[in-house]
Amino acid sequence: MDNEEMKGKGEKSSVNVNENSKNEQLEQYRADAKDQYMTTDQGVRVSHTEDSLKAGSRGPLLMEDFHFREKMTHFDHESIPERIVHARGSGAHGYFQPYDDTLKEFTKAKFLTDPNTKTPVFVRFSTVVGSRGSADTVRDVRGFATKFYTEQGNYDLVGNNMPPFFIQDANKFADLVHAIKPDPDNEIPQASAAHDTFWDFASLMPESMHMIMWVLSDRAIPRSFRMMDGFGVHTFRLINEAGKARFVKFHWRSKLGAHSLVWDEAQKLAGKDADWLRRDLWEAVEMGHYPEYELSVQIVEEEDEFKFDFDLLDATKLIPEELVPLRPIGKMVLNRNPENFFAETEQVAFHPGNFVPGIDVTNDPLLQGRLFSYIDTQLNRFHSANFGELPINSPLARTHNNQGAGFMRHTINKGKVNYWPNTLGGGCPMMAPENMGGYVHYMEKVDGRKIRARSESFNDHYSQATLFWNSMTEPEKKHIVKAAHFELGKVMSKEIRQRMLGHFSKISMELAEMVSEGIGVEVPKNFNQESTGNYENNEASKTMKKGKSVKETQFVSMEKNKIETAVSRKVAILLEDGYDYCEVKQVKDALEKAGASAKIVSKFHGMRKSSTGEELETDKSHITTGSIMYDAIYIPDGEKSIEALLKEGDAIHFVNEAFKHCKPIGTSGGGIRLLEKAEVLGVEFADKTSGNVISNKGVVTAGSDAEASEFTAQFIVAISKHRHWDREEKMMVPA
Ligand code: HDE
Repeated sequence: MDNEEMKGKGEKSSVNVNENSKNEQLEQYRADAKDQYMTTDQGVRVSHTEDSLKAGSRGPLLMEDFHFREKMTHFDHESIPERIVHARGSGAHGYFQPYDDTLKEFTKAKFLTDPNTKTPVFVRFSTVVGSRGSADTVRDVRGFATKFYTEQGNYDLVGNNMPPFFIQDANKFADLVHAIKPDPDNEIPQASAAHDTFWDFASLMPESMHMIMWVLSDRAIPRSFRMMDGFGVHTFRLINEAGKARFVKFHWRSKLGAHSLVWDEAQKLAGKDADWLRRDLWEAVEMGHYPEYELSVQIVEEEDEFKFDFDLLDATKLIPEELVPLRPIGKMVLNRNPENFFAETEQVAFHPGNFVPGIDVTNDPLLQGRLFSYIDTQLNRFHSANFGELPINSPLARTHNNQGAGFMRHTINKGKVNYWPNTLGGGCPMMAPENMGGYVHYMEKVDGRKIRARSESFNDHYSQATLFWNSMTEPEKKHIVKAAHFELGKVMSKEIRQRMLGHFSKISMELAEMVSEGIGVEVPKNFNQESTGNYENNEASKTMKKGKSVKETQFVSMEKNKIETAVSRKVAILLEDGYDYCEVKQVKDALEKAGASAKIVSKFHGMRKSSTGEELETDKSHITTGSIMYDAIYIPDGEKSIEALLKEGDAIHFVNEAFKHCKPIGTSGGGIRLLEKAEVLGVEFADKTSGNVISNKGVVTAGSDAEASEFTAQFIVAISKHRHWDREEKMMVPA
């Protein structure tokens, strides 16, 4: 499928033949009617929309004003219930393409195995807790939901940016969400876990500890949706042509690497630009910096099901990559923004049970529960079973069935026959045998007693939390502790705080003690908080106790897996009149060549004159931006410009804040004076008048006689590393 064809997706359904011909007719009418005129929904041209029809210009409104009635009625109904979770989201269109056909051995899903097919996709990223208008940068899990419009029908991979989940059984989901959402009496706090009810619940739910570690980590404050990994979370099944099944976990890896904000920055952004992540995604796609993600799988043979020390069906666990390495299978590129937020991003309806032949479920009790919830919630959102007909939800594969009628039915099913079997309709629509692409559910043997219980093999709640903690770098550990200080610091009940410390002590005494320091309670001795789940001992659990495990993994730390690139990084150039034009030009060109964007920030908007008379236009004034909106800053030399910056509180704050947020900073000559004034401490600078360039802890300084090319080369390296945590020791935020 080429780009042109894909553009059709999201406009009008390309599924229904009737609809297509109707669309063509419509296009024709519009062309004939010179579609620039405003019309009513009935197609009647409107002559005046500023005033409603009245009995005299000072008289009452008249009911016969059909334009007013229709306009107002439509407006009154322009919203649908927001998603009960994941209400705030941002979407983009694109495609997925496998690298080769090697996955054929494991699955008959064509879109995963045919390297010549680009399958159109729509991805929606989201926060979980906040409502539709809440801030993007809050500490939260991010949803990463992908709809693949495959030739065999729609497949939805509805995942998150963290591999485990909070709970093991779907029956706890309503409790989890009630606990984390704002309190029911006063609807406070918005989009935040930092309140008593969430930590009360978590502290009574030992199974949530692994996920709690991820949520306290920097993964919960991503720098960008483009710099975020995704995980299918559950173990699914792949089925090949021969009907053989294997267990599978899905992973998305961002090609830009996973990067985070710092907490102080995230909080400030929530005020200064609540749309930060949405804007970032939108702008990147508009500028042609198409986000790319690699899809990988971890495959486990059925006979190896019990070979690990955790249960593959337990969604609070990941499979360490040391035990089952990732197998990269293809690439997703997001290359087109939605044209209408409501019609596409808001109305898209994902369902983790939308499978195509070659992919199937497992008995993960969380996944099984999701299979019910999504369709149920869509019915609440759309008030109709016909939401699948909306352009964003309709498959590219042709639909053909006897489902008709209901609210907002679009497709006009023709004829008298809407039942099966039939002879009057020629037996249509016919059943598709498996070899014609008919979906056949995997014939797993199931037998058991009806019991409200979980397998004992789900009853280890700390090992992987410890694994996560042990696998972090020192800066990442410190961030987790700071996050816990914030989250638990907001908890009023000391009892809850202490219970959490008890759990932390079971994860790591080091962690518990560090958290204890900031929240005013002691680590409890001999802590034991049993899970409230009903765990039943069985054969599987006995085998798994002796299964494979690891004590540390290389693959969960963002720092250890950092991808270094300057592509799409945002650099602020701080200057005022009198800057060195030649230097700015060289640095700006080099940054842009490396794929970064460079924007000029000055006190006021307007043209800024260099020391040699050239002019550059300011992109942002200090009042409309801040260092938190950039990944790096550069201050060019130029005596008058530096003198002005030294007198500007905003400029000094800009540098100081970027320094404390561990961002790369570059300057030359007199610019070093600004660093000194902004208290850029504990860093080695180049001599202001020398020919040297020094890069130390992400601060790159050049003497006035240094080669611009050497400066830019080192500055770009510093930008590629993203954050320089080695400064944090002394300079820890807040700025
Ligand atoms: Fe969801 N989840 N979820 N979830 N979920 C929804 O569906 C639910 C879970 C995820 O951008 C809802 O259409 C239950 C895990 C994403 O539109 C709802 C359980 C994972 C999105 C729902 C879970 C997710 C949702 C709300 C436990 C990661 C946003 C609106 C059994 C694998 C999709 C909607 C979008 C949305 C239920 C757990 C991811 C209520 C009952 C685990 C990314 O149906």
